[in-house]
Amino acid sequence: MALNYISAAEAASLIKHGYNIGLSGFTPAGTAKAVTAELAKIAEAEHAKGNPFQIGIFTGASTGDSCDGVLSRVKAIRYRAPYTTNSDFRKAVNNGEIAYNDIHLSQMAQEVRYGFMGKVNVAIIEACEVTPDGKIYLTAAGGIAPTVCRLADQIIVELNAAHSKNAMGLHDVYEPLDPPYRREIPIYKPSDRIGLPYIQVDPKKIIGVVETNWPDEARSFAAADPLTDKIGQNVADFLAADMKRGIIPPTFLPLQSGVGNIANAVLGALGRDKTIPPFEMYTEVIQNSVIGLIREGRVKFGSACSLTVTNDCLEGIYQDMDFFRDKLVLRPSEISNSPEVVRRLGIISINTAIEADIYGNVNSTHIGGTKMMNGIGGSGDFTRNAYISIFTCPSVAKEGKISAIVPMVSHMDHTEHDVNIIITEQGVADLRGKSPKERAQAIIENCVHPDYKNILWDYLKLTDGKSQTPHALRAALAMHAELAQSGDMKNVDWAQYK
Ligand code: 0RQ
Repeated sequence: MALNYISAAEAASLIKHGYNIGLSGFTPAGTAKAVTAELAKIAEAEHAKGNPFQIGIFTGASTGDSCDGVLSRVKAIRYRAPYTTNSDFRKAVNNGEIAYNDIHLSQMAQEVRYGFMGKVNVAIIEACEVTPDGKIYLTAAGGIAPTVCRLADQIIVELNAAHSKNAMGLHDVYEPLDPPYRREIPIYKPSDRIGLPYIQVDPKKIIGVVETNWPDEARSFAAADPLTDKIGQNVADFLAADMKRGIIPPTFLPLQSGVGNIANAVLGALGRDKTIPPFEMYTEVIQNSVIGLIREGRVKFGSACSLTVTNDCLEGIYQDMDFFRDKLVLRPSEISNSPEVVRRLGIISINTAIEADIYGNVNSTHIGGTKMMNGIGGSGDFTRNAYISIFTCPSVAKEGKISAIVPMVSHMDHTEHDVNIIITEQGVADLRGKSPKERAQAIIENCVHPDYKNILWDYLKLTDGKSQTPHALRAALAMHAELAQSGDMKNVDWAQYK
């Protein structure tokens, strides 16, 4: 069957008000771009005529401006899941304009399959190659593409020349069966391949192929600074010490690391620490630092959902595909982030906290308890199931007016039961094997900024000091309340709570 080549505008015109679209991609990597950009123009024109035009978006993780940005600016998104990083989208969510469902990334594909979010009308999939018999070769990410391709009534392929056809073969496409028929996911080491290098679809469902040449909307990384370097060094030193005392086996264990500058710096520090042997990654995103470490032989293999790298880095990978082919694999997010596989492989997880409390509960998603930042991403998939779960963050934010360590988190994503280690530039709190009261001592002593140490010791004095988890409930969120009132947590006055 011949493929039907159409323009992005023609493809967008096939998407109707009320539809749910399923997108390829994970972080801006591998996300379809041209059709959603055209869709925003249609929505704007319909709104100008007084007609409603809104859609639901199901995807792997964050997208770029050509999706979340343009569509939220023209108020064309009714519903979206999961993780996103776009600032216009964030504003719209916190304005109450969009129903945002922030779920664990490993759960996204299965919740769409289970029917929790409604029907997938159209899948829009970015590809580096598509064949008349329905083989779709993905680009820089796996995401939920296999699932939305299978469930959607219709598929639009964005054939993007900005991704080299050398990407063919990078992917390992595998979709588990649903209960009660699900079997184990047979991955026993990060490099195991268990599926196909393409998504096989019924070619009759491909209603159009849109040819584009649109690079990924990758974010750049800030140059490493002394703060992120110190956090990275603290992580590396901690892991090296744990290996020395035999807690981590001498072969080391596969690492997961989140997105952003801190994560990039942590990987850089681990790579430089030669007491840590060459290691593998079983992770959701591979960032620039990991590609450098693969080239240097410090990282032996990278299994991920996406290549969340800068465009020049991605180009370098495509050009050196002969070198990278047996060192990288991209998987759908329910496999890259599978709790079953994470537990089996014994992953060391490293994610970023917005704030943590003195007992080890972590908030990764909300500012001030109410405003969405980005979302939980894959941090929960890995943290709950890790061999060792680590959270990193600077000890203070906003020029020291906010302490990242507080008496009680204002929103909780990762509970005290799941969090093993907290690391700031100040030091490392090892919470393993400790009671809540012991954890509070370790966290305040090792992680809190000097400006806030006495404030937190004084908070503890307000409690009975004996309960399993001592709190002075009226004062537990007082640092947040103080921030909202005076703009500086340091002004908190415990006297009124005595
Ligand atoms: O504000 O943007 O105005 O400067 O939050 O913080 O320190 O630049 O760090 O970019 O790594 O983001 C947790 C949001 C950290 C991110 C989070 C303010 C701070 C700054 C950003 P500005 P930084 P990062 C991977 C796995 C989700 C969970 C996860 C994230 C801005 O890493 O989304 O790890 N994680 N998922 O000033 C008020 C505080 C604050 C604060 C920081 N306590 N109160 N503002 N900020 N702490 C993702 C995937 O799965 C794909």
